[in-house]
Amino acid sequence: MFVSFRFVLTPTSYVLETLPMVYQRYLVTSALPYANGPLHVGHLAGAYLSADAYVRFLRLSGKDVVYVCGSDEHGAAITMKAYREKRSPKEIVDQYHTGLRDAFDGMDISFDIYHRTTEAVHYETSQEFFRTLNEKGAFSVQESEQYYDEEAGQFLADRYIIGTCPKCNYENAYGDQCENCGSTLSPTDLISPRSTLSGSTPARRKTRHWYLQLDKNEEWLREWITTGKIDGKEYHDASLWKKHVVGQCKSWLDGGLMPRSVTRDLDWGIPVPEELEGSEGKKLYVWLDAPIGYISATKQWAADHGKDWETYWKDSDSAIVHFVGKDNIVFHCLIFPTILKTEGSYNLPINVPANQFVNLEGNKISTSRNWAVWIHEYLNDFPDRVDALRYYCYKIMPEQRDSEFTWKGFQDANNNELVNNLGNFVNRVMVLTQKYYEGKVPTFDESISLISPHEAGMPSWHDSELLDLFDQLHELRSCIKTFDFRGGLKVLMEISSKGNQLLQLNEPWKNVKEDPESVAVVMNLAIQYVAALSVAMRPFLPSTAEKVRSFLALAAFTDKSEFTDIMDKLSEGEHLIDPDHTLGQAELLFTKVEDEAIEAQLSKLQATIPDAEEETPEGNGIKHEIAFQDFEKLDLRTARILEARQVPKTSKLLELKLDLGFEQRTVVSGIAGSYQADQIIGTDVVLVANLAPRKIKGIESQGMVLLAEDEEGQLGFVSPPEGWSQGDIVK
Ligand code: B3M
Ligand code: ZN
Repeated sequence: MFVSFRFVLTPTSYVLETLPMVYQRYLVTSALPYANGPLHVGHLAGAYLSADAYVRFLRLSGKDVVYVCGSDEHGAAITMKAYREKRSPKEIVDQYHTGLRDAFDGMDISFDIYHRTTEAVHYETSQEFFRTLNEKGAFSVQESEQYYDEEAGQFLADRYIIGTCPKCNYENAYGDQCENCGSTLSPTDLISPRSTLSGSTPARRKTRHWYLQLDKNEEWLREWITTGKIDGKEYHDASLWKKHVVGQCKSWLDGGLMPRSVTRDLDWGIPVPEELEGSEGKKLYVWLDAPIGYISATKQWAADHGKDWETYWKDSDSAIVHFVGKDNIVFHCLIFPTILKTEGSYNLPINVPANQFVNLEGNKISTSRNWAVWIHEYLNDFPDRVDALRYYCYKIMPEQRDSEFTWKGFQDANNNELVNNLGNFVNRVMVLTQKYYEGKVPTFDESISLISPHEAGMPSWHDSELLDLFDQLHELRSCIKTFDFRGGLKVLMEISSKGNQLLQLNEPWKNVKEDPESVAVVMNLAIQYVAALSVAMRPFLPSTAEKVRSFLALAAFTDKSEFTDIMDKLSEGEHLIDPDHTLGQAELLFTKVEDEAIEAQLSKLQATIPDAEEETPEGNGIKHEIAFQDFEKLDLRTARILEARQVPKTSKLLELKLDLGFEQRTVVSGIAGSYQADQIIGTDVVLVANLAPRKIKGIESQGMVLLAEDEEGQLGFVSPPEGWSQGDIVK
């Protein structure tokens, strides 16, 4: 007797859920990556794979979608690199633009155009925007003091200045943003500012700039962000906005929006329209021009395809969605909408589903420290595993909070889920169909039920299973509509698991002889599942979806309406593949990732960690840069030496008893070459108090005393100021 895993029929109807309004077309963007470095896995799992699944799904649902992106080629991120490498900014952007475009292409990110902001159409569009905003009184012109690097002979824009963050004391905060606590800053907020170009302390010089009057837009921005309405009129469904996005915007709004300068004294950037008084030497602030890059990219795409770009940005039944990382929320939710609304003819985004960050093997991804999984390297090391990386990135996608990429996690996801679940199911269905039916989809007796005698008027077991499949696909659709790609991937794999269960519970390979009728029902249903999966996986695993389509000998994807088509068929009780359809040849969809491959990646990462003694590239003896978070892990305390004695049978070691006020510590220190034990009683020192204890010559040393070493190797205590009490924090 066959067993089924469904016990309750759930009659269902396919109600096409809609947003508050039905959108005829979508203009989707992903943040324009700075053309100053290669693409890494953090980028992918942030603003790109999320958008790609979204646009692929919309296309499969019959929607008119344009997905635009391109290289962000202005700004300090580029000019600083050019300065450091003694190259021109143009050389830098030309090198990395191509690399970025190829990496996205290699990962099947399905942009309709990948543009760049040094194109003429972008200069024209940005300058036109600036003129219009200026005419509409969006700016105030203010004279201010700006930092000027007298050595480098130029004014210093935000990222050219680093200094101590006034909010969290992070010593390498940028002039516009502290990466440590996320605060938005102005250069003059920084404590002990220094130029990133020459390292010198910058001078202050008077200069005039145009300021976007964000303060005058605060009221409508607050209503729009929190309710989706402006003056009571609904612009978007606020319930679909992520909490962390709204939260970050509200904290900005609660802090009070200030006018924000949108021009800079720079050599590299889009010139302020020359007819404007005072425009000499002034360029557009990169965060003014970059989002306009979405518009210029759309213009270029429309020109290339004979389309009208304005319908996507201006028609009331068009929707704009910006996919970004959390560090770009404010620019896309407050600044760019202000520019669009002030210009007056553009729609505002219906959502900015920002992702948080992905960390790598326990540390933040860092370009400067080469702590990253570079996409071009991945594609080189794993040329046939594009979908494996896509899959894992969706699985760990930082939709609501930061997440972690580990190579072991990548291997497990591939081996346990893609190989053992999805790949195994598709392969078994293809092999068994070939074996029992010569590759033809079996006909079957609809009256056969695997649960209980078929009741007249009720859907057959086979049909009820297809309705269940319909429900799951509907759930997958809801996940994608709400930017829950992790959830969508989970539903996809649940469908595959159910397919495996169907085979496991009914064991067609055992029963085909004595009960061929029931096996035919099971196998036909399993083939319907594979057909559904080939469409459902398309947004996430596009090349695997193509393979499965060819296994099934179905028409290649048009990416026009395949999802809507299968949902319509299932809701009408129709099959996705008809009996007697002859399937194609199959192969294994996925292969296991072996331990050696993972170990190779981990040792490549480890190799980027400088040896403690290794000098920095500059060769000045200073060790590699560490992140502020690494420094924060140290707990340094003042302490007083109460006792000191030579460690027996050693020449350099003294055993010290230290008083921290709230406790005493024993510390073994290699200072006997520089100090006599009886000379140092009562000396105040600085202790690394949270260093893991370790046994030295049988004595447990509970921390380390800070010492300075001179050229001759003489050691000297680093001491706190006179009269300092014991146990005080040193930072
Ligand atoms: N170029 C990327 C970043 O901030 C920045 C995005 C621009 S989107 C218009 O990392
Ligand atoms: Zn800070």
